[in-house]
Amino acid sequence: MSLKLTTVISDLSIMIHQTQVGIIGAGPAGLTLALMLQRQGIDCIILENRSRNYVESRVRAGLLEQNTVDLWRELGVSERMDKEGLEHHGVYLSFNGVRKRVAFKELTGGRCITIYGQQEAVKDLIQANLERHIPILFEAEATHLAGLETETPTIFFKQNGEEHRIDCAFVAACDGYHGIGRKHLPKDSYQEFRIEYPFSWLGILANVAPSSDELIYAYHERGFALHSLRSETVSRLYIQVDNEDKVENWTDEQIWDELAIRLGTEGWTLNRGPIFEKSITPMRSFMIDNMQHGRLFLAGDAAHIVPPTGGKGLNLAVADVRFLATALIQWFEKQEDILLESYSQDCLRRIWRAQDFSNFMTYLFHKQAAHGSFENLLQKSKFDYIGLSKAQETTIAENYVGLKTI
Ligand code: RFL
Ligand code: PHB
Repeated sequence: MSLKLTTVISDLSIMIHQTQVGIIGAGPAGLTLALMLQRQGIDCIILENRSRNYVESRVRAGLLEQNTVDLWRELGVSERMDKEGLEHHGVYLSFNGVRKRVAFKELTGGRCITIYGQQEAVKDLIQANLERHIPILFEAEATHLAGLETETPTIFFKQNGEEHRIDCAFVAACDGYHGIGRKHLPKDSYQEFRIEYPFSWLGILANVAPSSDELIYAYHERGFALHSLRSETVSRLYIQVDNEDKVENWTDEQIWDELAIRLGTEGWTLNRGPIFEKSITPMRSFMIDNMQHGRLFLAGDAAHIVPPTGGKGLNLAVADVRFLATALIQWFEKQEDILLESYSQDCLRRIWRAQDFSNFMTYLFHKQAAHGSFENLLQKSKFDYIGLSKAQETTIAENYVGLKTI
């Protein structure tokens, strides 16, 4: 069956919409999927329970892999990213003040990362969707799904206190970790894997020029720190804190002092400036090993979470969507479901790789055991090994910029 064109019918008690793919979530996954489908003439409607302003100002990721940048270029949504994004060809890794640089170009055949704020990318994606006449319904909350094992699944949603439903051919749940999509998978159709780490990140944005031309990931005996950036005038920095900690417990001066100690190395100083955003993020690894059921397909944070130490979450979401769009296009164009059937398995290879790398980076740079303990000295030995072995340095570089195919 192939429902075409977005139509709205009212039967008094419920508004009925029809489309080909109903997408839940206007994050990077949902917005990118819609653009890929629309390019092939496939109709979709995006539901987003937050306001446009909320999703466009939600501060999150900053590190884009080459594959993500390439796809957004291919979709014609990269004009601002190409102007304002910052290409990085290396990264600094530090252990108690000993800093080394891992150069990507030589180790990855010329691949690099781009620093561009997620909220900027989301703004660009929303604008492109609207310009291409893809309906995004904001403040529209998907409440439940029905008929997933039939050819006409339905998404029920609420907007402005009114009940609506979308009749479609496929449901794409791109609705993040707290969404409803995952809850509609039969419990016995997947295994769930989870690590809740005993630490969190306190992240800040500050109006100050970055103190480094490239990112710095640092282990310190007082805990992890990360120096990142958003532009030539805005720095993004993080420190490891306890899970129970609160932003109110930290004055701006204490945060800067801590960052200066943890990131410090001889001859380097940290620029300080006014902090305009502070928040605490818990660290978790989570995934399920099946991302589909009948006509329902999950993508992005809806199916997996990685701790942000590898900068992988958004990039994985975009990688899932590339598989999903290709599989849906095959179905609509050729009525073949080979790629739809292998969707979860196709995504899982990269998800496992990203889970492993994010976990590796998290354990390498966070304080977990007393300084000088056996566990801590093993951690130091892993760090020293990066400087001793080209193979280890290459492993880090190729995972960090993201494998081209997997
Ligand atoms: P999102 O972005 O969470 O979008 C899901 C959307 O679905 C909506 N939604 C619903 N809409 C309608 N009805 C419902 N019932 C709904 N339930 C939910 C939500 O409002 C939301 O708008 O998921 P998506 O698209 O899968 O994208 C995932 C990324 O956002 C996430 O993985 C990254 O932000 C993770 N991340 C990083 N990823 C990177 O690749 N590189 C990084 O450098 C990086 N740094 C980070 C990060 C995440 C962080 N935090 C705050 C978690 C740094 C941090 C601090
Ligand atoms: C960021 O710039 O927010 C960022 C960069 C790298 C990470 C995590 C977050 O690993």
